[in-house]
Amino acid sequence: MKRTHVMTSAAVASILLISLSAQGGGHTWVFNELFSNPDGTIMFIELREGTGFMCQEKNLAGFIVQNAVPLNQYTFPTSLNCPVATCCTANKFVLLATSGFAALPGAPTPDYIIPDGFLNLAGSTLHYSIYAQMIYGAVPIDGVSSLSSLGAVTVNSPTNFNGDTANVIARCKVADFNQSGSVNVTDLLQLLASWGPCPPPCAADTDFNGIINVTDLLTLLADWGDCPP
Ligand SMILES: [Ca+2]
Ligand SMILES: [Ca+2]
Ligand SMILES: [Ca+2]
Repeated sequence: MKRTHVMTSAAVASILLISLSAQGGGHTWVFNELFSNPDGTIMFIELREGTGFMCQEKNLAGFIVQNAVPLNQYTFPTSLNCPVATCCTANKFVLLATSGFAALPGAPTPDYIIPDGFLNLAGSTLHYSIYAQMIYGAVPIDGVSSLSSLGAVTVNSPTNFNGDTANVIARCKVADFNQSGSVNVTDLLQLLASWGPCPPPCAADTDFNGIINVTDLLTLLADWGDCPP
């Protein structure tokens, strides 16, 4: 009898999930990755479909991403374009980013544009309506590192709903490793100190190949001098 009861419950749960999946919603997204430059003009929040099997979680319109302190709130104006016949949201990403991020060469096109300074670089709490939250600490601001949902510092990998992804460098010049507004001897010393294998995230690795070598040095020399005002 007990076994039958368990199977029945499982069957009911399956039917419910299939029903929910077919019907579609927008509540299974979780926070995945946060990124910013020092002044918050280049920033992104990456969401991930959290169950791995919900195919029609496209109805984001009206859902809210909220940062607690400062209180910043973004309401999704539209839902994702994900037709039942050709599209599945499971395990996909949604990219919210500033217009400065969108303007970066090679950056994936954000699905939604959020205001500058949306995140608190010192840390705060994010909420996705009532369905997900992420308590985060200091956001790395070296222009290449991002913060994962588990609090790990990693190489940024913004991915939009279409699956377009890239590693971006958010600096006035690629080789301004310390974000000082100038590429000078300080950056050169940082590069030399990291010479050789440099596992990610590695601020001086200008081409993300895991090693600091002459290619990165040539990039630095080409970048030498002050950033444009
Ligand atoms: Ca990512
Ligand atoms: Ca510098
Ligand atoms: Ca390199």
